[in-house]
Amino acid sequence: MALKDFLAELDTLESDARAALGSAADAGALEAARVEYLGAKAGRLKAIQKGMGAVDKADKPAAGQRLNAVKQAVEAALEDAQAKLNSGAVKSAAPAIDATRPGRPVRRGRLHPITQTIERMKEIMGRLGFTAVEGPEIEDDWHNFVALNIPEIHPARDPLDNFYLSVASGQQAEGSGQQESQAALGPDGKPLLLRSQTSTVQIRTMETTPPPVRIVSLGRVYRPDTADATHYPMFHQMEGLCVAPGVTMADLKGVLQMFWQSYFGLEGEEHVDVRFRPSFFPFTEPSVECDIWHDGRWMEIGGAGMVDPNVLRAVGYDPEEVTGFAFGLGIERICMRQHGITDIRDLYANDVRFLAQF
Ligand code: FA5
Repeated sequence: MALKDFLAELDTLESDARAALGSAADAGALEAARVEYLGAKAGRLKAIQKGMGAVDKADKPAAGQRLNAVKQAVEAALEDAQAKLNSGAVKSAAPAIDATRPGRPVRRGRLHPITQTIERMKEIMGRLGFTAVEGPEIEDDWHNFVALNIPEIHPARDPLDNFYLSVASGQQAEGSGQQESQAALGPDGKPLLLRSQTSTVQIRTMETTPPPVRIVSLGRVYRPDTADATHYPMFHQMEGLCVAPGVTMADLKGVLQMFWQSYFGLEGEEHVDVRFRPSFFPFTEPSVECDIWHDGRWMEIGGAGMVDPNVLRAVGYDPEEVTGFAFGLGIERICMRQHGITDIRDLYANDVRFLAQF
């Protein structure tokens, strides 16, 4: 074959390849062009290369040189086209948005009903002068038990009533294929656990704040209760604490009454009846169960009482100088009553069809 014909074939290939690569509108078209021109088996450049055997021997060096130059030029054009596609400079022929289609409503998320309840309670208690504080969910023996006047032998410490924490030792228990674990201990060498009530925050607050204190703490607590319509192993409580000289049980009742009046949006003369029934908590004396009159019947909302002098002493307060009240309410049950939810498990099943109603 004459050198002239061979070079003409290369020229045609180069201009065809540049045109095809330059106009490729998407990755698929680019790949098709690459295979057509540079394909290792059946590409057009490969076919021309095979024809080099027919070029006169004396012309072979010039033919080879031109072949390499065309190959490099086509490869460079491929790279350019790829870069252009990646940078989005090439717009697809079809518009990305079809403006003629009917619109779809934008569905906005919303806060979980428990979060809504928490925000509302926090806001009302804030207006009554109570500052919202937080405490850790992993607690030590001192804050969950000792300082709350819960002695070593008290049933509230039972492993069956608490989620004690353990750490994996890194070894496999013999025969079981499971990792061995041991109790996770706090700095005092006593077992750590997930807090079973928010009353722990009373201690943490009083330890770091001199009286008077007026706080609420709303957060998660954990108990190994079997889940049923009214129990869940993780739930939320609102803890309230007010300590100052001369605080009495009448203040407790007054605060709870104002809280519920505001919670249910009652005005003026309308009020919510609050009822105390004698009860026992190690950290309050006297202790009461607290009910409110709602929807024509008494509704149990939690425990309360006057802070036990032992608790005041444990945090370095002087029970001769200050007294205080505390209460702890279950948030789920209040939220459920408010919205007519009959099964607590619905709150945590994460079914958006259920949650979107609130
Ligand atoms: C307490 O936890 C006390 N710390 C309350 C307290 C605070 C008393 C301050 C005195 C002073 P109790 O164990 O009764 O009390 O729990 C309070 C509320 O939590 C209950 O009335 C109930 O509404 C809620 N509750 C308890 N267990 C569960 C559970 N498994 N699931 C959902 N709610 C629960």
